[in-house]
Amino acid sequence: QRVALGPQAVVLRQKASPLAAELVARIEDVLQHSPLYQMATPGGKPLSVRTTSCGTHGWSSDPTGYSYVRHHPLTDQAWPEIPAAWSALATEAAQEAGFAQFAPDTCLINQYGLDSKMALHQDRSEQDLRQPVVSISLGMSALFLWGGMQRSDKPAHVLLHHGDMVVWGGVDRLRFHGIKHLTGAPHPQLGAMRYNLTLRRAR
Ligand code: MD5
Ligand code: FE
Repeated sequence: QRVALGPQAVVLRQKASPLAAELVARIEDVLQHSPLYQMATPGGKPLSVRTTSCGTHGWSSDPTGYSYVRHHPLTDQAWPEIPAAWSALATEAAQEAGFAQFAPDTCLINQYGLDSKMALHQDRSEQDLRQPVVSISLGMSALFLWGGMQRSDKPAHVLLHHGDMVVWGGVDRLRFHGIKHLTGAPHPQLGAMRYNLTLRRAR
């Protein structure tokens, strides 16, 4: 089932469900090499999610701002490769949403607990903002905030469940968005936790 959020933004309900067990197994592999850590905003406030990356670039924050870097800030190692199953699924979802030949070079892994949230923000660290972004929700459901082009635009509330994917780009690429909180019952496999995989073209 497709739910349009905007002219070029769509929720693909349950698109990742048939592959969910495989996707979760690959999260565990990636985390072995690329441990989750708690980033702070450039202003020094710790984020309530724990984060890590894979791909040729990873998203990170330091006092000068947000940027893509080639090494994990704690281990100093190159990020592990994006699991093939994740890239292939992202390319297919992007295609379905009208974005041909999407080839992600970075995947951000966000881990949410019951106390995590993500304030309204725009994703604008990527070089080519014509490239779409693809996200995969796994684990507990979350209340997603879908805003406008201005921080002050009142956001719509959209529930994202285990297996849902979102693709957005084009005129919707710079919409403000966030996560208000997790909701519903703990997930049978993952417990009181949500993972969001966000696949992007950084460079
Ligand atoms: C998440 N992550 O669930 C959120 C939302 C991030 C981030 O926002 O930057 O790591 S998934 C992202 C999303 C879904 C639908 C639309 C937009 C973003 N958007 O318009 O940018 O961990
Ligand atoms: Fe974002």
